Amino acid sequence: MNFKSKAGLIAGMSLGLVVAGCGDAENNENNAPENDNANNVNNEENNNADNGEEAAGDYGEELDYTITGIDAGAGIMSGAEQALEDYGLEDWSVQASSDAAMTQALADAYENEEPIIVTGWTPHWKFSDFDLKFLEDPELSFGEAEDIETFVRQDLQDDEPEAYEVLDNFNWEGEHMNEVMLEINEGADEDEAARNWVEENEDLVSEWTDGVDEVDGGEIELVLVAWDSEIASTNVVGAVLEDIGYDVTLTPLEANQMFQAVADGQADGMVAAWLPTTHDHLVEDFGDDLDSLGVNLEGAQTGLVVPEYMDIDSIEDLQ
Ligand code: PBE
Repeated sequence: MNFKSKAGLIAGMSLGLVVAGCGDAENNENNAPENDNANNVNNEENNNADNGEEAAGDYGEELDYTITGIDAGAGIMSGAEQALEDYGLEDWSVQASSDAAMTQALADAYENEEPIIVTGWTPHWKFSDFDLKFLEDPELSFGEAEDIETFVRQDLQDDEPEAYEVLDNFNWEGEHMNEVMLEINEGADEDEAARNWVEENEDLVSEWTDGVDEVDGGEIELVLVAWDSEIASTNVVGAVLEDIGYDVTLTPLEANQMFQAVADGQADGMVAAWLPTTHDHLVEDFGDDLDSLGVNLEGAQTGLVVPEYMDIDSIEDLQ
């Protein structure tokens, strides 16, 4: 498979985040003795206020009030900015980087049990390698559960009906995507991990190619953003299209360019649209010129993610 390198691809920036050692954030449990109701309520309020302030205060200073983000064009970055607004976190900011730099910063912090807050999502291999939790988001700044959807250019069905059929049939589970991501993270080549997965999952893959004729050398260009989840899915679909005879090119772009390329008909399709919230603005901009092929993966999620050992549970705790 060809993997074009475009100028639009975001290079991993080094974060240079210096994180001080973990402070002794206070235990959040309420040890108030059971008195009458009124006292209990007061105790709880006091305890929560004290603990919340101290824990968040410590983390804020230790983290220089910085959330480790990914590429500036990712929907999750707008979600994080929205969260800062919704929760009144004026002191905090979201630092742009890349998926690779974010996971490196996470790995470094995790190794030293230091605090870190990242823009995170699942499916993503980081939840397999580290004990992590989403911070609760009662204001729904990141929306609710997401699905991942497939979009193709409007003439694809007429021009390349076999590719269209496979893209239309493509549907898998978070667990499958995770298997591919894990293999890549353990060092396998992206294309090789995708091929291995396709070979090991013949039953599922044969549902995507059921009744689809082989072709003799058409060309298909799929676009993606270099998020680990999308690297996994796009390589798998690319491998399946190659198996039925296509010459496949995968082109990494920034998020809005990815949508634009398919809307303009410059690229054939993408399997990387997170909806209804994360890429909503991009579907608004480009949706009229796209052919929507529906959900390919259900039950994805985005939000702020921290290691389990951190003493906060909700974005509200950062106030
Ligand atoms: N993500 C992964 C993307 C969608 C896929 C959550 C980083 C985004 O935020 O745009």
